[in-house]
Amino acid sequence: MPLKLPNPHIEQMEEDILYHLALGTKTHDLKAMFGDIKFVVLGGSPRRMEMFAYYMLEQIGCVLPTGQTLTNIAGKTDRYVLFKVGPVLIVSHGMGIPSIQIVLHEIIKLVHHAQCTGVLFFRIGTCGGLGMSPVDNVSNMPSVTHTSHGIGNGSCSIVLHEVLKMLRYAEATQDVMIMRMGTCGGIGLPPGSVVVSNSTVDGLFKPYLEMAILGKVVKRPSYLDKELVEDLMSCAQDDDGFKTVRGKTMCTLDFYEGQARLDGAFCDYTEKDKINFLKRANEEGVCNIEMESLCFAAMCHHANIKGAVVCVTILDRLQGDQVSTPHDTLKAWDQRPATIVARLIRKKLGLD
Ligand code: R2B
Ligand code: URA
Repeated sequence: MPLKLPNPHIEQMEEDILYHLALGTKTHDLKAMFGDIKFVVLGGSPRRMEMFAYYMLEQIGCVLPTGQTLTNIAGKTDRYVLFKVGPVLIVSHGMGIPSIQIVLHEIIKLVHHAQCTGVLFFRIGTCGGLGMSPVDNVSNMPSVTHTSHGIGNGSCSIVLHEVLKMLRYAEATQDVMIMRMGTCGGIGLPPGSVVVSNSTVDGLFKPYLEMAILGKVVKRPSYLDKELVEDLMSCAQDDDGFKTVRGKTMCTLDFYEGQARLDGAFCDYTEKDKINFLKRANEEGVCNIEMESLCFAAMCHHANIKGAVVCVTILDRLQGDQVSTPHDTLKAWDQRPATIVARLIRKKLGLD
């Protein structure tokens, strides 16, 4: 079924101008241009998304005739870039909620006007890492049983005696592993790790996008598609050379004070306040912090589109604020979310 928009006005309009993409329903045959789109991949930087477009070309086995380059379809404006590689639409979204919100309105309408069906949306990007929820480490494994152990050695030793006896009675084999999951002095998620968001919250830990519409606050829940999270997790490989985890993503309105940095132009809190906030976030299950996931998740959910957010951590926020990683390393890390999403696209297209 083509995408139905939750906006009755669109059908009444004689023409719909997708202003920031330099496209329109009267000036362009959107169905002919985009009707075969099955995947929309968004990311912040125009240059990174252009590189992703060339990477996707390779991944779906297309070769451009010698001398030919990909065209930025939104080239008549310099707000966003738009590339089409077979069934994949590649879009830049800029930085922050207002920027991604505008382009998502227009991309969702484009998908509607083009009468595309079953389209999946992805955001690939960068983020600050926080630490890893231990559950994410083990929940991938088959046959996992959880038991609580309380606090302290006494409590833990009683339950361990009984778990060991239970395993014996159950005639469990020698390869049973027993792991303790818990909190501890924070060891952050190693920079360069990939986080597939399974939920997103704002800077106040609220799982919805709050917007002012007609002078009132409107809340849109930021649900993400659970199945797509698992599909993406299954695209991670043991020999990738980086970790891929699922986790809760915090989405803030600012890179500096909004993310508890000490290095913005202003700062009215202490380093201790900052660490307490980041540790609290970590205890609430937050694994990474970026600036668009909440809006992306809320808009996809509101439009009944399956969407996923895949970001690489470019620093461990428990260790610092400044991004001092060399540019070549950052460039290599940028490729990691792209690799995971491209593998899923290849799988869905039956190329793997
Ligand atoms: C990640 O990186 C950008 C800020 O540097 C922002 O767009 C985000 O979400
Ligand atoms: N993007 C963010 O929003 N925060 C970071 O710390 C890194 C990238």
